[in-house]
Amino acid sequence: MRNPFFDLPADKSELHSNPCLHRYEGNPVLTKHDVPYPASYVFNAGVNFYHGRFVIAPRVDLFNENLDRPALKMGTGMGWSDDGIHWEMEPELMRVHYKGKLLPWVVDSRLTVLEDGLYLSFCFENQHSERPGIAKWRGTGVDFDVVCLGIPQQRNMVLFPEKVNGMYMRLERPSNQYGDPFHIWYAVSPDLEFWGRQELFLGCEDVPWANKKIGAGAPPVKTDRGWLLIFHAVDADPARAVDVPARKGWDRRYACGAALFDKDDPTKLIAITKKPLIVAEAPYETGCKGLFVENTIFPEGALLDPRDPESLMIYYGAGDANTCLATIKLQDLFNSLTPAKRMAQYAIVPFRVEEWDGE
Ligand code: BMA
Repeated sequence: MRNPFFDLPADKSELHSNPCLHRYEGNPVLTKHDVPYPASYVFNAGVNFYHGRFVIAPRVDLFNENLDRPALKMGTGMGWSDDGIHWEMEPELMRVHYKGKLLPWVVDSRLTVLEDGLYLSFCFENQHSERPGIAKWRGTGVDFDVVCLGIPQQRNMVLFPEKVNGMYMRLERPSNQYGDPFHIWYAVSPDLEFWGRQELFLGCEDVPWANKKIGAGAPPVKTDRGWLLIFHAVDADPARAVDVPARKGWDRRYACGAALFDKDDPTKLIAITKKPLIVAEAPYETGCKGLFVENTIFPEGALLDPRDPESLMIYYGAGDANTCLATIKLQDLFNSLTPAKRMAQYAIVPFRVEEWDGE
């Protein structure tokens, strides 16, 4: 019997974006030309609505002219907007303070509004590899203070916008020494500092078009039907390999999907999009020209439009180069969900599948 949790098959089919999805006509909404500091790419932005304005936290990568690796610098910018489209960027990159020092290379940031505070969840590079964390805004400028850090080999940390059953909740995405696939996990905390009760949240095997990894995209959105998670899911197929500035032989496809979790118990998956919501298709999302990678949609912001709460705004990085916006009516999104149960109830299935009883 094939172990259903390993060697997930590549999806050979051509994927398309959800027909009900509407890309903003003026995409991209933020590029390297819109920031007041040197940048090669401005993408993967956390976005939220805080104290009556939209706030954005894009990843900012700077390379030399030939785009040779490693990057000269990476960090996170910060800006504000009245319409979610035109941004007034702060003059400097964010500063994330930790024990009297600044965290280096803070990237892939998400923004959560929690108990009237603005929180950043992020990943930073350090001498012991990639490490995630959560920090709170000081309320002015670009300064954030670390609230907690996770151990290395994790990214895509995302904080829920409210306590659930008396506990704070976060999502995390560890990678592991046995190789992919990588999955989304959760942890809970009484105080945002001490985290525990970690368990599986969503497995890569639960996403029909993913065979490499999945990761939380935006902080989950509370709706009447449950907690809505916008996530990214990655499949690889050597037949798709192309040479892009980021890498020779890039054969991955990052697409955006959605899953719904029980309103009272968000550890319980109740529905998922069996097909992606957003796939790289628009000219500014695909083709190597001006992009760092191909076929890459990386959502980090999702919020109900404060002017039209029936509409979900999704902010995503396109090709690791620019920041884009798409919207979808909540009802259309709900109609695209299929009832689902997580394949592994707990992450305790043995490697040797003959010992698994299927539950
Ligand atoms: C992931 C992260 C993202 C990036 C994606 C595609 O591992 O590094 O920031 O958008 O790869 O390159």
